[in-house]
Amino acid sequence: MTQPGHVDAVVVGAGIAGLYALHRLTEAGLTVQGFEAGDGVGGTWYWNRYPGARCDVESVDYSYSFDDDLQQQWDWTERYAAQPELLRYLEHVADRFDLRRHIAFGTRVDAASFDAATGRWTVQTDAGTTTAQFLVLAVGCLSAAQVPDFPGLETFRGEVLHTGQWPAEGVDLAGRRVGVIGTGSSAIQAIPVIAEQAEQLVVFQRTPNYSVPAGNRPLSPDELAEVKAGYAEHRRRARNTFFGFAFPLSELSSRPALEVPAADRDREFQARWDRGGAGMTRAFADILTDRQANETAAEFIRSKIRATVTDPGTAELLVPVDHPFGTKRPPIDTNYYESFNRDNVTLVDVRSDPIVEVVPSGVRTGAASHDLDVLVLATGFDAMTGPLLRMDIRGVGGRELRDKWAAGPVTYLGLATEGFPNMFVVAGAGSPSVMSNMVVSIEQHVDWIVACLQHLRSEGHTLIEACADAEQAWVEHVNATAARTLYPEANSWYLGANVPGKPRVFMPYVGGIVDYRQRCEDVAARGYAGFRSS
Ligand code: N01
Repeated sequence: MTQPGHVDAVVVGAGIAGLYALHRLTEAGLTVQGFEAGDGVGGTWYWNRYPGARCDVESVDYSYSFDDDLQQQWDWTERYAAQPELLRYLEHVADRFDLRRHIAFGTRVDAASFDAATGRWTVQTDAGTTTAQFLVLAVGCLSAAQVPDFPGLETFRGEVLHTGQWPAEGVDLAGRRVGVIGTGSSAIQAIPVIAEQAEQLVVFQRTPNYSVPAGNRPLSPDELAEVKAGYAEHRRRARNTFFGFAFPLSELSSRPALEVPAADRDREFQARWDRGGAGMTRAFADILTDRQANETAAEFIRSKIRATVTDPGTAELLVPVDHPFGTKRPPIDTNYYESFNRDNVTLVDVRSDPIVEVVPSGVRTGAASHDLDVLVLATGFDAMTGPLLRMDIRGVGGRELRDKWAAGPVTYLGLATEGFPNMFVVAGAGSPSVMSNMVVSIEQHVDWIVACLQHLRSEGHTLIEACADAEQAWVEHVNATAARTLYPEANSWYLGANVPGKPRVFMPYVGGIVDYRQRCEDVAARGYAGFRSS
């Protein structure tokens, strides 16, 4: 595709957010150019092809709601869709709404700068330059792979693979000795599948994690038909929950955990454990805000780990103790703890026995050398700000976003940042994004952005920019909301704690999607209060 000289809007990224932004902006009559570093659509679901990759939000919820024909005609096959099915879905959406013709694939945006004289953004890619009135950044929250600086990594004779950059053609692990570094969501999904394929698997764990069974299963035609028959109501209900998808409710969900007798509490945890999925954090009203309440859930999960893992020493190493349950994104799994009962799986605790270096034959810790053919880095991402700051973005007067955000992201509603007019971020820092069903948040953000641009044009204006005082107030509100929860107690990627040198700032907004949507709607209803336009 030839890169156009000028368009109304540039959209960076062709994942769930970018595709929807392209659809809505073109529908609104704007000329739009999309840029995508990958050779196809899909974003997260294009890049994360590691064994076992699957969404942790149920497929009937983790899907677009904007088009009824789409949701009626697409048939999900499993409770949680696996990566290939999600990719097929997003490819179908791109074709169905004829979006590919707007996207330059295999084209990475390196830089974008705003020219106050023309009121235009100049977007520079590895293939050329395009100018645009609006810049919509739909680059994802977990798209910048974080590769730790292990000494000697480049000397490894075997293959090094990051889960978030898995080769599209797949990797044959049969008969090979595989090491996995990390025990986050990616590792917890990959380990049981790799354990079945590989000859030997060594798991290098720094922090034990709390994982709950996913309860994945095929979706029966009857179940699917029932959801479809009431889809509008299903979506409405989801949009009116805290996270954007409905956990099972019980009369206990609104009560503090410690007010409930211990036997009833455990019965409730057991019911959620049996149902599977992410509902444990919502079993009682205060699991994520009160340390003692949290401890009841944490202790329930610890007892499950001890009951599942047959070797008591391994079980103790897998038991999380250093952070409250749910304060790191809680993984859900299929046979994760069971994998450690296999003869071909070994757990290495790198907290007590740290990785010293990678050598040509494998990984050396203080106490042992582990010979490997493949080293899988399930080491996560430079989350939320990483994908933006890896580009050179400059606003009014050449001000660098990297400088403005040197102490952490500063946004108004997570959507915009002062000094960078006509630039919008979809599902970025300061919005619920990763603290919600991403698809629900993405649709809400894109709809808001498109309505904002239409309002701007109807007023005869060309520029819109967040005001410094509104932005400051929003940042304070985001921080104060996080401080009322247990989230800041964990060294999580939410806080940037996984990237050496990254400022420790809690990035997502944890006020819930209903509160957040209401605030966005209020801002719009008050003539985009907190923004100035001209
Ligand atoms: O990454 P992570 P992820 N030495 O950052 C360890 C989403 N997601 O790719 O905890 C040794 O969670 C690190 O250890 P520690 C989901 O939102 C969703 O797994 O920092 N270990 C940790 O164990 C998720 O939260 C789905 O001590 C090192 C691991 O690597 C997010 O993506 C599936 C290390 C990184 O875990 C990120 O998940 C997958 C080092 N130097 C992902 N550096 C679903 O929808 C890091 N680690 C199901």
